[in-house]
Amino acid sequence: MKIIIAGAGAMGSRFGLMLHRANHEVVLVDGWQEHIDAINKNGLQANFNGEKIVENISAYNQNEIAKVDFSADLVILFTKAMQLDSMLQSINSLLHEDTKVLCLLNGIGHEDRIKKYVPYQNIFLGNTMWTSGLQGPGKVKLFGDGSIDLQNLAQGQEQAANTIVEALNQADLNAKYSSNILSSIYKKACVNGSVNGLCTILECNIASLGASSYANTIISQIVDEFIAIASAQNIFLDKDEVLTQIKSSFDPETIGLHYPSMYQDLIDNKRLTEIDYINGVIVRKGKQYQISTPYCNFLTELIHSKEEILGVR
Ligand code: NAD
Ligand code: AOT
Repeated sequence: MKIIIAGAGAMGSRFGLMLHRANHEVVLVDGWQEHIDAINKNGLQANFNGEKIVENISAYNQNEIAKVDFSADLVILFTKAMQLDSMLQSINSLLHEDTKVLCLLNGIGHEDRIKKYVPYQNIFLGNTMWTSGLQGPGKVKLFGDGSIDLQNLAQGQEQAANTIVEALNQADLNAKYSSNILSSIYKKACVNGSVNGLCTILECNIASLGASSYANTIISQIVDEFIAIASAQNIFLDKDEVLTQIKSSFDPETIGLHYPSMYQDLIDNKRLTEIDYINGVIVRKGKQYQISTPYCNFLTELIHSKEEILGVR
């Protein structure tokens, strides 16, 4: 399959690398010139489960899209949430009438923005339990396992969704068709809404967060708020199932030692976070549905404060 990775940071690099190793034709499109130059010069360098590997994949700046001569079957969106509009504008000329677009960003409601740029029948939504970390321009550290859930947004596109699942599974990405992707996205958002902001404020990894009884009490309250907002939209989540999924991420043998992407953004790289697209969405929807969301509100404001104190907001 011919695949464009739109947003080739930590996660885009992981997916680009694994898909390229499985003999898909892959092109990386990104906005960070130093990273693009490093990939084109030295290849994408990875510590892949402890083994040092190099994958030679072409990378382009999203501002020089005219140079990209590639008719893609699939675009995988992997920007940070606040970069999504600008990426969709940049790649617009690369989309032909059959190009499928799969969104794997964390957070809620991205489809509302994607619909402005991509025909409805070509939009596919998903989420992933894979993780990744950039170690510098052109360098990525990949460890652990993961999975992907995805579904077509438009009815009648189930077969196309299954074709995407097959292509991802040729690269051992452990994808499966979901018959209720909105519920799955909310479930993953509960994980991010609990661990990303708290690990960033408390400056710890997921395992340390999980070891704190106080943090577990806060997580339970946050999850209640996500579940209430989801229910208001007829998306139903089982709290025990959600908490089990969150707790499984505490295990140091799986991803407990991971510092969430929000931590990597704010603490390691002094960049803005995705808090407005995770807990912040719950606050905005709470106002719309008149549901109180004090924990998500406080956590969003704490992260905004920390962004300000660290000089990135
Ligand atoms: P990322 O920040 O690594 O990359 C996103 C964009 O930011 C890319 O264009 C990248 O080149 C650019 N960028 C990264 N570091 C930069 C720097 N130091 N200076 C300038 N530009 C830089 O994002 P990601 O972690 O790959 O996340 C993409 C999406 O996937 C997000 O929605 C995230 O929440 C989600 N996600 C991340 C992980 C993870 O483990 N990283 C896991 C699951 C989902
Ligand atoms: C994560 N981490 O999604 C992945 O870092 O943004 C992130 C992220 C899978 C399970 C738990 C946390």
